[in-house]
Amino acid sequence: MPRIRSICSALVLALAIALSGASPAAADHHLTDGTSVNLIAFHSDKCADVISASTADGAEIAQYDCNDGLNQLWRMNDLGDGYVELTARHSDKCLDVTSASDSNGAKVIQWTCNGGANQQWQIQDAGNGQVQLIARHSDKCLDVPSSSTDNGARLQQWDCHTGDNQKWELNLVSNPALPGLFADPNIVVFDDTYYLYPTTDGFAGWSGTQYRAFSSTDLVNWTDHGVILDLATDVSWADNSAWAPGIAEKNGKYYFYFSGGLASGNTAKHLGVAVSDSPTGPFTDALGEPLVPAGTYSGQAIDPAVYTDDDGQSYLYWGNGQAQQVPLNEDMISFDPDQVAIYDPPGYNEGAFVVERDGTYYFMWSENDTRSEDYRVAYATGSSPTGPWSDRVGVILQKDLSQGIKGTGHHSVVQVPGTDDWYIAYHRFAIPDGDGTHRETMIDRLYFEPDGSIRPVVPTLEGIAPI
Ligand code: FUB
Repeated sequence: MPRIRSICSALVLALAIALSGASPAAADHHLTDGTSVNLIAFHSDKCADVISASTADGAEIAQYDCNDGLNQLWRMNDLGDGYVELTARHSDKCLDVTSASDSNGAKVIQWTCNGGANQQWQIQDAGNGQVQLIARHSDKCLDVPSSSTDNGARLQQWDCHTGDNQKWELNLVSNPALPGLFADPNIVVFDDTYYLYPTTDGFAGWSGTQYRAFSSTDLVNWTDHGVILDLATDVSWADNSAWAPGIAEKNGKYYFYFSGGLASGNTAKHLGVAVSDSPTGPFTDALGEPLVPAGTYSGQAIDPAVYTDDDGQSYLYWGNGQAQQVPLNEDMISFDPDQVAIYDPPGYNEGAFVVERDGTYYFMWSENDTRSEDYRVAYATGSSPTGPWSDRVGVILQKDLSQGIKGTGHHSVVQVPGTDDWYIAYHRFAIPDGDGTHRETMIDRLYFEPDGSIRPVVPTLEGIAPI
C-alpha cells in the first residue's frame, strides 16, 4: 500500500497533543476529531486489523500486512478529555479490551461502542513520530505479544514499557474527504478557508433534497455546517433532485447555484440561485423562480459552476449534453441571454469547471455517465473565460481498477492562495459497494506540467497531507 508516511512524524505529536486537549495551539493545528488512521506497529510495520474484516462483536484485532482495507482504518473520535474512541471504519465498532479486563495479556477486540473506559484510549507521545495507545480502565498499552512480526498475531494489552512492540505510527488517510455519501463536490476558498458544496448522495434517482456545506483550513479536517438549503422547504419551484451546486462570492454575499426539479409532474431540472451573507448559509432562493428554466437550452439545466476572473467579472457554466457559458450580470442573479454561448467538445457530458493559471484558461468537464465506471474528466484550454477553446486535450482523471477506484468525475479544482499548489475534488463510486448513486468525495493533488498542460491526476485511496 503506498502510504503517506512522510506526514506521520510531523503530525503525530500534533495529533497526540490536539486530541488530549493539552495545547489549544496544537488543537488548532491539524488532526482532531474524525480523522482516520492506520495504526502501524513500529517493530513489524504491520497494521492493526480486524480479523477477516468481521463486523461481529468480539472479532479479534491482529497485526497484518497493511492494505487498503477499511478493517485497517480507525476513526478517532475525540472524547474531549484526553481520550479517544477508535472505531473500525468497516464496522463502526470500537477498539475494546475484552471484558474490561485489567490483566496483562487481555485480548483486544472490536465491540459495539458503549462508552466504557475499556474502549477509551490515550494517545501518548513515544518520540520519533510514534505513540503508545493506553487503555483508560487499565492504564496498560496496546501491545503486539512477544514482539511477533507474524501476520495474524493477536493484539493484547500489557504493562507499558519502552519496547517497539508498543509503539505505533499513525498513518493519516484523508480520502474520502467527507464521511458518508457525497458527490459532485464544488471546492472553493473564501478568505483562506476552504469549502466543499456537494450533492447529498445515496438516493435512488438522485432524489435528495438537501445541500450541506463543509469547511476546512487544511483540506483534510472538514466541519459539517449542516443543511444550507433544502428544496423540500426552501424553494417553491423544486422539491427534488438537489444536484451538483456551484458557489461564488461578490461584495460580501454568497451566491449558490443549484439544480432541482419537482418529484411529481414535470421532472425536468431547472437551475436556480440562492443567496446568503455567509458561505455556510442559510441560503434563500434569490428569484422565487429558476434562473434557467428547464428546456431553455438543449440538455438538462444542471451542474452550474462559476469562474470569476481577475477583473471581478464572474461567468456561469452549466449543462448536460452541451455546455452553456455566459457572463453573469453584476447582481450575480441574472445574465443577458444574448451572450449565452454553447460549447460542445467531443466527449462532453456535464460537470463543466473553469480555472485560470498563468494566463491560460482551462475548461474541464466530465465524460460518460455518472453511473458508468468510466465516468472521467477531460479538458481543453483557451485564452479567455469563454474561449475560444482548443480541441480536447485529453483525460486528466479516470478510474484505477488496480486500486478499485471507479467512476471518478464531476470534479472541481482549487488553488492554495499565494502558491502554485492545486487540488482536485471529485467523486468516485463509494468503496466498497458504491455505484452511480452511492458516491464519495475525494481530494487529491493536481499538477501542471512545465508546458502548462495538466498532468493526469493519480486518484488515491489515502488522499492528501494537511496543507
Ligand atoms: O449528482 C447528480 C448528477 O450526477 C450530477 O448533476 C451529474 O453531474 C452527475 O454527477
